[in-house]
Amino acid sequence: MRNKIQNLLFLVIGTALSASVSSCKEQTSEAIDTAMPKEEKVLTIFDGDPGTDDAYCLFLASKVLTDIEPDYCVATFGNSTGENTRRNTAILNKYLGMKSQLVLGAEKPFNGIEPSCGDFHGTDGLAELQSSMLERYGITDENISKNLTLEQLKDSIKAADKVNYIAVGPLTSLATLIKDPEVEKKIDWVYAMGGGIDYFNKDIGTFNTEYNFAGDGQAVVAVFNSKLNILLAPYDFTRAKFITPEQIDEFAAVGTYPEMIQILNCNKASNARTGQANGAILHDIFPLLYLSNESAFTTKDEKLTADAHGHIERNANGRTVRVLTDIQDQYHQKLIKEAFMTGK
Ligand SMILES: [Ca+2]
Repeated sequence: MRNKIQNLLFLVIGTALSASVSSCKEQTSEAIDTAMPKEEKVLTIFDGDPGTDDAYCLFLASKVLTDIEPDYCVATFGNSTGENTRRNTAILNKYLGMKSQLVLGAEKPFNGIEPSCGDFHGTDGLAELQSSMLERYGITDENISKNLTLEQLKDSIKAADKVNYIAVGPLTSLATLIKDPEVEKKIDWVYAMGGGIDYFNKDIGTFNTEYNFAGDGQAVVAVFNSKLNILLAPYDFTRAKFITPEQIDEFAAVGTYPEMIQILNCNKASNARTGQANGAILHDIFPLLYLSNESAFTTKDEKLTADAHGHIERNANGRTVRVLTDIQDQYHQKLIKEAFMTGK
């Protein structure tokens, strides 16, 4: 497990240490202070568009992978409107007892044309749970609007030593943040879900990329052209790692977090309707799981390029992207079961 804030930076000031024993007391205490190890400040940022699979990212991060529970949750348009993804992020933070600060991310892609996946994640993006849960937690659009802006998040990023950025919706908010080179420098890795390398190179019609990357191709290009290290969970990998109906029944039998079961069933029904899988595909959890434990995965470094439609493909002149290719058998199913067990 990667420890979030435990990396130590040793600041040793040669001149302070060489201060002579006979010098005044003040100088001695200063020498001790400056030789003390300083904690490296590492921020974890979640940027998503809840979204049923985004909800599972936050469920796992808050219940079983608490060493990478996000410091900030950026709500970006995508699986639903910007307004809905902000509400859903606020709901999930309360429901899951998270300490994360909500950030008002991008409401539209750079070209201004908002994508829509219809009611795939429910008409509200949260399996029809939104209105009752807004009421349950007394969340209003007015309180939501008082959260941090992307501009304010930039200041927190600049004050950190390093940032791990989980991006599981359209990349517009991230592409906006890294327009500032000081911000770009602080983001170590971006852990993203999106695109498909083999699947979307097949002749399957005009829609030649996965939904997140289709949501803002211009932002995908900006991130691919940046200096950030990129870990990618593409659709090729995520689509095959679905939760079966029997596993959903097993989680439901634990008897906790009924809303998370409703979310899973909504995802399952939409996959059945669109012929994607007989089960729930939680695309977004994999970048988070990789950040938590790289050793559970196999990966392959690929040279990839991206175009303005969000289509990605292999190209010898492309940038290096670390691509997830497999995960230990039953790894994510076991963690999800553990998350349900925490409510016992
Ligand atoms: Ca998402």
